[in-house]
Amino acid sequence: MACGPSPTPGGYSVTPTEPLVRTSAGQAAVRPPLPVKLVIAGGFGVGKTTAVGSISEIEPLTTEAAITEVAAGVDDLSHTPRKTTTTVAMDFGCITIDPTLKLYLFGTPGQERFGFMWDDIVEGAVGGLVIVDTRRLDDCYAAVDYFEHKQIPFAVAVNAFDGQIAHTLDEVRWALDVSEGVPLLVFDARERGSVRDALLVVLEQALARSGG
Ligand SMILES: Nc1nc2c(ncn2[C@@H]2O[C@H](COP(=O)(O)OP(=O)(O)O)[C@@H](O)[C@H]2O)c(=O)[nH]1
Ligand SMILES: [Mg+2]
Repeated sequence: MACGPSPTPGGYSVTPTEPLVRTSAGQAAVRPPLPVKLVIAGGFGVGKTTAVGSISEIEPLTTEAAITEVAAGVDDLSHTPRKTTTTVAMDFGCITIDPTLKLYLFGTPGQERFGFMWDDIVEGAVGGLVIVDTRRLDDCYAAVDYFEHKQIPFAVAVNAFDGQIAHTLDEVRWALDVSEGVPLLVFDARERGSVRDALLVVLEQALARSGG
């Protein structure tokens, strides 16, 4: 599927041009941007699908399904009463950061019963963004543990629902028991520029880990 340039409502530029390089024969050739895989993780209803949808320059692929009566009994909807669909497998989107770099975003399903899929989704990812709803910190322990255990660079992004967070960042860091080396930030999953900034923090983290 084509994943072309996007408009720039967030005020930053995602440039449509691709870099020209010289081949050994001296001809100009277009070098495609480096593909980099990032994972968007976190519990049910924290804003993963929203974040991928906000930033993706293609219509995001998602496997949303209507929440059935059965799932409604299993998944806690008390903080997401307007949520009528849920991601049953994963989200996928992409964003060209600049002519040299294109991010491919894979969102995990939030429900723990889909945990068996994580190893496949995370395969080859350089880093992860764990999205947190401060009203339900418990829901993101699994994602934090997973990235720590697999030693995959990650950042934690608190989604400020309605502009509010229920705990300070220090409290969140303490509650999640993430080390000082793990970036912790507040963002808005509905804002393209905010999602982009959060992804760039993950990239920096991945680069730092690789010694770049
Ligand atoms: N007010 C507010 N609602 C949000 C925000 N992010 C997501 N939502 C809503 O919260 C619900 C859950 O988001 P969703 O992206 O489906 O969560 P997911 O289960 O992590 O994929 C949806 O109804 C979203 O419209 C946000 O930053 N602020
Ligand atoms: Mg979802």
